[in-house]
Amino acid sequence: MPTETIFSKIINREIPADIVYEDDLSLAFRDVNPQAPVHILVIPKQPIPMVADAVAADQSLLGHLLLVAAQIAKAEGLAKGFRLVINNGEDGGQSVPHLHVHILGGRSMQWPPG
Ligand code: IU
Repeated sequence: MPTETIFSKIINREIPADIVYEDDLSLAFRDVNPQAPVHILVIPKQPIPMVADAVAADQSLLGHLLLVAAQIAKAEGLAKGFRLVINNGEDGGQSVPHLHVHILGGRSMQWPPG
């Protein structure tokens, strides 16, 4: 039984989101609580809960999400750099159990993250 989260509702257009990219495998939309001038989430349409749940058959899908993220970063004008983040599970700070890649950009990032 696939995990149904609010992200499934965004995919299905049951709730609105500022969608910036879509293809057969993925969707990207602006985060409602942005942590940087550009903050976009790239999600697989297939609802894998977290990266720890991914299996070998998901390999190309996971790669696809990174390529989409890089393409979006370019389209958003983030030529100076950007950060990709995947939070995994409770200690990883994940709040929505539908795998997502954060694209953060438009400012200089700090290290280490909190
Ligand atoms: P996290 O890695 O699971 O913590 O990230 C979830 C993100 O989803 C977080 O940045 C939220 O602001 C964002 N988000 C959203 O953009 N739209 C929503 O309806 C919900 C969460 I719920």
